[in-house]
Amino acid sequence: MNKTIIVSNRLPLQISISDNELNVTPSVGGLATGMKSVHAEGNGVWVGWSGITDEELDDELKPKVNEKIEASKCRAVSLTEDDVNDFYLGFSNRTLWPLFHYFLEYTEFENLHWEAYKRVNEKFAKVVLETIEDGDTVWVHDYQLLLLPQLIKDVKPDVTIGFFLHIPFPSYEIFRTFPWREELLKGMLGSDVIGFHTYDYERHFLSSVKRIMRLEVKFNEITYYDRVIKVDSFPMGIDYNKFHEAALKHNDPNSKKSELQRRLDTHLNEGDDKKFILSIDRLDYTKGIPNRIRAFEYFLNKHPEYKEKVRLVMLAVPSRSGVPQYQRLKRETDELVGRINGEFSTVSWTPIWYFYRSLPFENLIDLYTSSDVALITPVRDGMNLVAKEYVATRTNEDGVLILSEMAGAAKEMNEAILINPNNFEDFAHAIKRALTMPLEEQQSRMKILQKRLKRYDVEKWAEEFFKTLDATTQMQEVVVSKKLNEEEENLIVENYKNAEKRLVLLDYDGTLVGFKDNPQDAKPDEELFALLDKFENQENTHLCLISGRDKATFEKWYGDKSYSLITDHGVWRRENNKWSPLEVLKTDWMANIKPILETFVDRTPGTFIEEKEYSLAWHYRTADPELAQIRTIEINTVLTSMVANNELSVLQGNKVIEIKSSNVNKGRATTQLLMKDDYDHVLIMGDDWTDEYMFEAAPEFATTIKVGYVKTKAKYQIKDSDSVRKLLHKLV
Ligand code: GDG
Repeated sequence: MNKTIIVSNRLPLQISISDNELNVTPSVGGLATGMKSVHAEGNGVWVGWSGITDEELDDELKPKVNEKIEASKCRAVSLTEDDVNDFYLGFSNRTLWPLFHYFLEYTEFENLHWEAYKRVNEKFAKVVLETIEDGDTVWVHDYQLLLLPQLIKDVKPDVTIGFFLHIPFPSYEIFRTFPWREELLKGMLGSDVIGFHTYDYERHFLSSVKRIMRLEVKFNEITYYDRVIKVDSFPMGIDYNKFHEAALKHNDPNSKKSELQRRLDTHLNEGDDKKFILSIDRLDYTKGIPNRIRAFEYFLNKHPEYKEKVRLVMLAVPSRSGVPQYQRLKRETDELVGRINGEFSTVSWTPIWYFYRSLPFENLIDLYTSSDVALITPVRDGMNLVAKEYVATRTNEDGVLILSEMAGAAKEMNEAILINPNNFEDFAHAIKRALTMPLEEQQSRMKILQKRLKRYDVEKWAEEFFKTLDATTQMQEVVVSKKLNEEEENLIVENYKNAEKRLVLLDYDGTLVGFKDNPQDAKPDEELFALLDKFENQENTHLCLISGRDKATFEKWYGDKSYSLITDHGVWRRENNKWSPLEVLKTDWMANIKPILETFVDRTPGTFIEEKEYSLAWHYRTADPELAQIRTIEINTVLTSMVANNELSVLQGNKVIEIKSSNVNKGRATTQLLMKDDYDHVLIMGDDWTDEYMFEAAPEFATTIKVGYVKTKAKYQIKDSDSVRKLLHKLV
C-alpha cells in the first residue's frame, strides 16, 4: 500500500532523558494536528530531527530512542551539535528567517552555514530515500528543507512531492540579494506542488522563478523540463474544535479554576470597565513586541482615562535564545516593560503583565477566554495562528481581534480591526475602538470569523493540499503522455535504418541548439556540423534544416554545405547551393509596422527588433519577463487591426513575436518538400509553436517529435536539444 511521508525539521514528539530514562510524548502543535489523519490514522511516516543531538546520545541510549521513535511511526534524522549550530541556528535562523521576513540588516550570508544547510538537507534526503517506495507521496515542510524536494526527485522521479512554506516568500527585490538564490529555487522545484499561506507569497515566488530561472510560467503553473509544477496558496487553519471545546469546558461554572485564572479574575472582578488586552507570541523580532509595548504606552498617554482599567497581558515564549538578535530582543523587551511599569504603575495597577515562559495549554485557554481584546501585531508573519486561536475560544462570540496587516492571517480575517503596526495613531485608535465596540458589533464580526475558521480548519487545509497534489500528478500524466520511451526510440532507429528513401526535416533554434539570450550566440558548433555531415553523406537521405532565421544568417553558417535549407519560415529554399523563393511576398507593410515596434523597444529595456527580408521580429528574451508579458498583450492589441488589412499574421514564438505574411509558414514549405520525391520515411523535429505547422502537414507515417513537454500535434515528445542530438547520433 502506498504511503505518505511527512518531513519537517522537528518530529512531532518531545523526548526527554532523565536518569537514563526515556520519556516520549507527542507534541500538540498545529502541524501535528493537521497531519494526524495522514500520519497516525493513515499509512504515514514522519521524518525529522528528534531534538536530541548525536553527542547527547550514548551507544546504549541511541537504539532505545530510535525504537521509541519508530514505535510512533516516525524516523529520526540524526544531527550533530555542529549541524544544529550551523544549519539550524546558523543558516535557517540567521539567514533564511530574517531574509524571508524582510530583516535584511539581520541577515548573514555565511558560506560555512550554507555548506551545513546543504549537508543537513542531504541527511534528511538519505532517511527519506531509505523509507520511500515508488508510488509514495512526500510532503516536505518549511524553510529548513528548501533543497530537499530536488534531492528526492533526482533519485526518485516517480514519487509525488509536495512542499509547503510556513513563512513568507519575500518579493523578488529581497530574494535577489540571496547569494545561492538559484540553488534554492531549484531545490524547491523538485516538488510537484508548492504551497504558500497567501497569494502574495505565491506571486513573489513565481516572480523570482520567472526572473531568476527564466522559466515559462502560465498563471500558477511552471513548466520545468518534463514536469508541470503547480504553485498555490493554502491558508493554514487551526484545530478549531479543540480550542472551542476547551473554551466551553473552561467556561463551565463547575470546572476547576487554575491559579492563573484566579489571578486574572481578581482584576476583572474589580469592575465592568476592567479589561485585558492579550498578546501571545514567540519572542521573535518579527512579532513586533517592542513596537507593541511602545504603542501601548502611546495609547495610555493619549487616553489616560484607561489607566488603572486596562492591562496588557503579554506572553512571550522563549525562542532561539542562542541567536544574538534574540538575546538583544529579550533585553530590550525586559527594559521596556520595566520602564513603562515603573512609570505608570499605581499601588493597585500594573499596566503590563509580562510572562517570559511557555505555558501549558490550559493556561493558554485561561488567557484567551479572559481577554476582551487580542492585540496581534507582528511586523511580518507568514500566517499567525494565535489570532485564529483567540477567535476559536470566544464561545460567546464577544471580544475584538486587532490584527496587523503584515500577518498572512489578515488576508482572510477582514472582520478583525486591521492595522499597520508602524502607525501608532492607527494603533491607539484601534485599541480605543476595540475597548468601546458595542457587543452586537463584536458578535457580528466574531460570528463571521468563526464560521470561516471552523469550516477551513487544519484538517481541511491538509486535505486541500493533498487534493491539489493528486490533481497535479494526474495533469502531468496527460502533458507528458507522448514522452518518447526507450522502446519507441529503438523502433524509430530501426525503421529509419530499414527505410529506402528518407527525408529528415529539422528545426534549428531550440531543436539542434539550446536557446541563448542573444540569437547571434546560437551558432552551430563543430559537433553539430560533424553530425549533419554524417546525414548528408548517408545514402538515400535528404536532409533539410528549416528555420524562421533569415537567409543571410544561414548562408553565412552553412554556405559551404550541400544540404537543403529553408529560411524565413518558408520564404526561401536552398537546393544544390542555389537559393530560390518559395513564395512571392510583399514587403511594403514593413515601413508602417516597424515604427510601432520601435516604440515598444524604447519602452521595454532588453528587447530589440530583428529585420528580415520578409518579416519583422520583436525579441524579448532578456527583458523583464513580467513587463514583457504585458507588452506582448499590448503589441497584439495594437497590431490586430493592421495585420488583418495587410494579410499578415502575428506569430508568438519562444520569447519572440514575429510579424510576417499570412501566406507563408513552415507547413506550406513542408508540403512542397514532400512533393519533390517519393519518401518512405519522414522524420520531423521542432520545438516551437511555428513548428506545429510542419507536424500538421506531415503524412500519417511520418515520425514527428516535439522538443519540450507542452501540448503538441507531434507524435512524440523529447526533453531538450541534447536529447535530440543523442537520438540523431543513433541514426547515422
Ligand atoms: C510559524 C510562522 C505560521 C504559543 N505560546 C504557547 C503556545 N503557543 C502556540 C500557539 C500557536 C503557536 O504556538 C504559534 O504559532 P504562530 O502561527 O503564531 O507562530 P510561529 O511559531 O512563528 O509559526 C507563522 C506558523 O508557522 C504555521 O504555519 O502561522 O506565521 O511564523 O499555536 O498556540 N502553546 C502552548 N504554550 C505556550 O506558551 N501550549
